[in-house]
Amino acid sequence: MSVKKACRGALIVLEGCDRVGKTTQAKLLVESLKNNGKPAQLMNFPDRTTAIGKMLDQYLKQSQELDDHAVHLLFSANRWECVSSMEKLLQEGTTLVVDRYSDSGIAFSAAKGLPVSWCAASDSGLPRPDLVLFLTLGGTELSSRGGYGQERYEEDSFQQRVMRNYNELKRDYWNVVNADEKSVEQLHSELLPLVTSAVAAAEDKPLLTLDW
Ligand code: Z5A
Repeated sequence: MSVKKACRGALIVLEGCDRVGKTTQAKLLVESLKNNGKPAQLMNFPDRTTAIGKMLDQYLKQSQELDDHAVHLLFSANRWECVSSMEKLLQEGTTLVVDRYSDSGIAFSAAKGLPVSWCAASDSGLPRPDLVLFLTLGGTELSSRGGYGQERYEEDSFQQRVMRNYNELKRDYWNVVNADEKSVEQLHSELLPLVTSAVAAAEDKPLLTLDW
């Protein structure tokens, strides 16, 4: 008797500028997928719970200074330390909804002046997203969002450089969604069908790796 192999889960990534609503939407997407009978799990980068993540947390809260190259490699290592558990969950059929991933790593470090090719190299070989939902928001609405300005990088000219870098990183598996003047619920109802299609499409496809 042949046993049908479990369909794999999809790797869904939310990207975009600070405070655009990635965390809010990622949580809602996981909830909706589960309600629709699809196993799903939330992940976020930086994962501030690991030893590397704790260093990044200190750095982001501006209580520790680090060389730009070193901090870039720490962000990348923070993804690499999760790869085996990500691959296992995906192969078992769990969809991962990930709040920031490799594109954040490149866009933010390159905004400090590091070469894009250097920034991308340390993430080559990571699992490749099936879908990147890239959320955009106008500057005025962005700076009025709760908590903006408390951490490192939360400054308008830096965020504009990050956005320019993101625009150069766009790939065919990206979907750009304008979040301007949309309520949490409106945005969720726009994102959910995109995610549902990506989950269905990923089921029989191999998991690819990032190849910058
Ligand atoms: N970083 C890096 O340099 N290199 C890397 O490799 C990685 C990251 C992975 C921390 O990331 C920093 O790390 C980040 C990039 C850098 N720096 N910046 N800038 P983080 O993900 O831990 O934290 P964050 O970028 O500051 O994200 P966030 O605070 O999680 O923002 P968000 O997820 O996009 O938004 P939110 O938390 O869902 O919502 C923000 C607020 O807006 C909150 O008050 C909500 O209630 C409100 N909100 C949400 N949606 C709406 C709508 N639709 N309408 C109105 N208000 C809303």
